[in-house]
Amino acid sequence: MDLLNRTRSGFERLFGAPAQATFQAPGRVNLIGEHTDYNDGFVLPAAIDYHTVIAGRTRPDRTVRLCALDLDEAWSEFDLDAPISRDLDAPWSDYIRGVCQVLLSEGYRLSGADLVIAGNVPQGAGLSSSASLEIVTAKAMTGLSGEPLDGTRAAIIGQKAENDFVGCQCGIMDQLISARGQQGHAALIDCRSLATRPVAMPADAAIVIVNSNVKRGLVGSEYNTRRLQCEEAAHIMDVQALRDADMERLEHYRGDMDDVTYRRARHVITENARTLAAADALESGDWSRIQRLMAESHASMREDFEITVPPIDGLVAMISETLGSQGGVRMTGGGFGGCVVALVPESRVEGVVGIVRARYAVEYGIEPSVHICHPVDGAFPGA
Ligand code: GAF
Repeated sequence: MDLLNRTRSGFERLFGAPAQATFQAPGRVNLIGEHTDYNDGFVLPAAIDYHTVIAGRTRPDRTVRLCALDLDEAWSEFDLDAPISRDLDAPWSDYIRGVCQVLLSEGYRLSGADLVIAGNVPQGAGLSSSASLEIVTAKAMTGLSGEPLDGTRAAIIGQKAENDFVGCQCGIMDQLISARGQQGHAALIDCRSLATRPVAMPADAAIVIVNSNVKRGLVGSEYNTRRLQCEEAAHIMDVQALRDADMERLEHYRGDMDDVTYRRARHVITENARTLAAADALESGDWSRIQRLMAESHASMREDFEITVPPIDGLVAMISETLGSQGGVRMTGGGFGGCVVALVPESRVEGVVGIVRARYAVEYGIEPSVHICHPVDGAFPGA
């Protein structure tokens, strides 16, 4: 049974009546532009065909009742008229609670609701399962309550919930692409203006995502540390954000910062330039340029931003060996484990999957998971 039907029939079984409506939001893969979003920079993600789904129905009272189908049908419940707090026994519900709290604080009039949640975005893999939960929640709660909402607004609300309620100082990329992705396209997003430019994928392109299945233990604390280091570098260079600095300015201020701060800033400045170049390379189907830019991006994440781990570097090395100049590969997402993304001509998919299956588990003792993905519409297509 597909995900939408499974969620709908789960609702009917658990609540004894059909759902009033079903909503979905996709996960994402970032092709290039890592840790640039919270520096007001550029990113190039695509929404992928893995989703979080909510089947829901309004209630006559002010209660929100939640059931997570995939977590052994775990339940959580809160009242829209009382202060909304985190649920230590059901931390998965915090994303939903956070989004409701932000919606209420911004004046949206929400109805009580019964909601059943299910999804197939790999959890904890750096493919934005949490952002997709935030976006589908914003869509479901406003949709059921008859309140209008557009994709950009939904993304801002999702990010605010994650920053202020859940406590991760993430940027806007994941929420924005989950809301506003476009089928067959990646999106070049300017994370300062939030303007997005759809970037058509080459007709023969395939996206292969390999999950290292390395547990992303440090991600919360290290992520927030990277963000502080970037802010420090911008402060030293007297710019609003690293987006406003170039290599000339960085070299000018090099003596005023320690080596770590210098390298963090160098990653962001060079990654912004690579992201803009990659959007053009993708549009013109220039595989060898895509290969070079993704390789440089990975090296910069490894050496300057220091967010890769040995199994991820190993995956990137073995895939790039087999690809030559026919497509690119790099780590994708926040780092410290998670996934690598290979952007390759369709004809090279088998070779990539073959090398990963033959070597990764033997060399690192962990079974990889492989996902062949296609860019899909976000939760608010055209918005
Ligand atoms: C995570 C964050 F949520 C994004 O905002 C982004 O910073 C990304 O890491 C790194 O590029 O996915």
